[in-house]
Amino acid sequence: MRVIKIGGAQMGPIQKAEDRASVVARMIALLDRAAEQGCGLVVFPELALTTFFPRWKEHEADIPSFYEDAMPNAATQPLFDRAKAHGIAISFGYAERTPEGRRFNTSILTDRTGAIVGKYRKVHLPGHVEYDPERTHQHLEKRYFEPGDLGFPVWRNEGAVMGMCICNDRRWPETWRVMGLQGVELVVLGYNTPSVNSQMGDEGLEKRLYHSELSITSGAYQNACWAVAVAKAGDEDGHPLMGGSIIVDPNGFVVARAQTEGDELIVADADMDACNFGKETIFDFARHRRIEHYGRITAQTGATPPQD
Ligand code: CDT
Repeated sequence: MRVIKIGGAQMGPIQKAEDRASVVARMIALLDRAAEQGCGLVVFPELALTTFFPRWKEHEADIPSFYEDAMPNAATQPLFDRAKAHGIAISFGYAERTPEGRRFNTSILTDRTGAIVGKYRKVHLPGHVEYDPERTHQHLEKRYFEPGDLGFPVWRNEGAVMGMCICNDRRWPETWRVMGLQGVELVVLGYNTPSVNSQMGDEGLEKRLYHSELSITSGAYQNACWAVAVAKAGDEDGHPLMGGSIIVDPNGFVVARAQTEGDELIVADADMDACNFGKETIFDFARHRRIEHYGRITAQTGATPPQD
């Protein structure tokens, strides 16, 4: 058995006006709760340090102040220190600005000493570049970030093979399979998902929770890995985000689920050896994959139906 007690640290809303010190204090409180329960790894949401600012136009919010120029930095160092003191590995998302001024939607993974062992930059950026008056709310991720340039790496950490993705990435089977092909045993991810589709009002909370869970449970099952998916939830300055954080086992079953849209810790004992059966049988990729038929996956983006 290779058991990691995993904490999914769902966060309630972060208003535009809430500063980093306040957010980091909330994260530390969740970390302390996780320590009391014996967690070895705690996963926080996408863009965990700020409001989900891609909903705002530049003049509606102080967009540049939402980026981090280094990680850790003065504001987040207390979180790293507390994680190290507890001996807990952590993962969280933030808006990264590089020394060259490039901007990415990023997440990091540490070991239990607080050392960063992995960095991931979101590949599948949803939304749009320009303000769209047809939508009920904006989703300007394609304006504020460029697509990640690090691929989908995995890392040996705390006795397991771990990978990361971020929010919209969870909806894409390619995300999971690229990590699956590297033997991933645990995928950690955070999300900020509006509770209603901005272009189809009848796609509300129930359907959105279903699609999220469908994506995560199928990704975990089809790659025989654990998954921890953690929301930033609740009402951010009048904009509702769904909760529904879950921990999923390698058979695709939900083993822990958040009940609220606030700061809430979900916990599960995850035995990494539970991945072995699926990886050695129905999803033994070496025996069963037929790559001679998969060329389109990397050769084209859009669908090309046959002509009439
Ligand atoms: N943050 C993020 O990626 N949210 C998307 C919303 C998609 S609607 C533009 C998601 O996949 O949940």
